[in-house]
Amino acid sequence: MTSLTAKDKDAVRAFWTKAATKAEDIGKDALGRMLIVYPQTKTYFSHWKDLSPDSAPVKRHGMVVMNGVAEAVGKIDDLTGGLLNLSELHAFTLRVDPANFKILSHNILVVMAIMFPNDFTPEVHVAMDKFLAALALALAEKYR
Ligand code: HNI
Repeated sequence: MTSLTAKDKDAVRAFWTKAATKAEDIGKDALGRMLIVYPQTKTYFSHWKDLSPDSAPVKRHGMVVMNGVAEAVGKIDDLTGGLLNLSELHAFTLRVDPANFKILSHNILVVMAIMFPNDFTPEVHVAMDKFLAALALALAEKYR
């Protein structure tokens, strides 16, 4: 995966100012999709009673995840260092298979494309894809 160029980072920051206004909707839709399209991910949330996209826990956790993405945008120049604690949590406490990071990232991209058809240009698409791939890599850091 080629690293993020300055142009990619500018595109991510610019798009994020728009996407952040709908972070809660993006988070719940992306998480809801992940749980339906990739049902094996439900195992991590078995403590939730209702896993449908509009359920309270999915809504709440969707916002939690997008706050994590917002934090990563702020730390785009050092994702590995910046997300160390989050990687530890997912690796050691939650024991999330890192393959799932790409799965959630994919669903975040799908929802962003649906919600921002005009802003989600091919240039923004490639920058967001590379950013979310770098985020997934940073979250998988503690698995090594
Ligand atoms: Ni994830 C908790 C961010 C991918 C399963 N996750 C969090 C928290 C943040 C977060 C932030 C809250 C931490 C805290 O309590 O301090 N998660 C992210 C981000 C991504 C991600 C930014 C990738 C883009 N998490 C995933 C994936 C799974 C996942 C792919 C499983 C398929 N995360 C969890 C679970 C929790 C969690 C489970 C704890 C939830 C709870 O209810 O306790």
